[in-house]
Amino acid sequence: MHQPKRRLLLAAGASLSLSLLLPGASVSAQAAPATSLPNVVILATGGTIAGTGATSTTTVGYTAATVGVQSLIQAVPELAKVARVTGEQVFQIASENMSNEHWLTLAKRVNVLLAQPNVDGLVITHGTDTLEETAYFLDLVVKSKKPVVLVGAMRPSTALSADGPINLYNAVLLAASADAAGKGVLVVMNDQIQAAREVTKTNTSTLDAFRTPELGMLGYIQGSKAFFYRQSTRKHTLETEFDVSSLTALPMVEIVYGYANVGPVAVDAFVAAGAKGIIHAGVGDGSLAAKVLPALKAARQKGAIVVRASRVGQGILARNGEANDDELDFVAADTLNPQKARILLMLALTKTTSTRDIQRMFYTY
Ligand code: DAS
Repeated sequence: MHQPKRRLLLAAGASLSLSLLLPGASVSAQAAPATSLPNVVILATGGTIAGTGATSTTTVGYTAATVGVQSLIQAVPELAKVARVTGEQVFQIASENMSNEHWLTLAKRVNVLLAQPNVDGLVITHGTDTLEETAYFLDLVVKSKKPVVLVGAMRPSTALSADGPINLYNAVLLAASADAAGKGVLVVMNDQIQAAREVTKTNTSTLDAFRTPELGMLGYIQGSKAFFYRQSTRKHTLETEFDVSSLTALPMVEIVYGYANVGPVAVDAFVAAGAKGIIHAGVGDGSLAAKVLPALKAARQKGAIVVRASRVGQGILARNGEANDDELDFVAADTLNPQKARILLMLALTKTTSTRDIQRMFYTY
């Protein structure tokens, strides 16, 4: 099926899917022949992969989260060759609107499905803006070795050479692969397999936006096969101490950004608003400006946990490097970027307020 029909199908399907699908509704791809193909459930949350634009050349300024999971599945009949696919529309949002509550709902649904013997793997279609965050959150709370693969698209479904269909095919293929089991939550974009902990969006619009600079991606999808060359050394999924099954909320943790001329206002405001944790996305190796340090000390004295991270993006944030963390009773983020350090600190705070214990977690996950 070549692209124009595929786009028309998606466009036609958009109105159909919106009326047909209520959260939790299940739909199936074309009935796959009764074979031993793995059962893969696609949980759709929205994003550009479900987006539509006014023309085939609209690759910015389109509307995300308009195409339902049924249309996404129907637009890729090849899915039936690699798995027996069913779909659920969990949310229909642009991922800049993803929230802690969305994450808890999604994680609970993921764990319920993975506990079912007739589910072999999951694909989660997602907006690209916070895809790396949802992936890492799930990496820490999924309680199964079965593959969980997040996928998005950099171009809307109606665009020339839309990347969503091939990305979705690759994601289902990976979720159906035995090799993907036990490797933690994975991200597939642009024929590349990335680890949830380290992958990050590095470009606002190009197809190769998702990368793992320095530490490297895990492998490739090529010729309808998954090829792994490495795996993460950090604990994940079944190996973690986090359990969200009984949680209805996550502790408030916010991020303050470091830059020339920065002052204490943001730190003070977050603490006044009740933040239980502050991630300081500092310049360089997490340096603390003299004008901000007193506010962070005050935050710590009021019981907030302070984690020193870096805005730089790569490298180890060294404990007791640019600040005396032992003396300040702060935590060092290791190699987690600020947005992922926030996720780990939120989950850590569901278990402990001991900075010693929380630092151990940052060296473990
Ligand atoms: N707004 C973006 C999002 O939903 C669109 C995308 O890139 O998926 O994350």
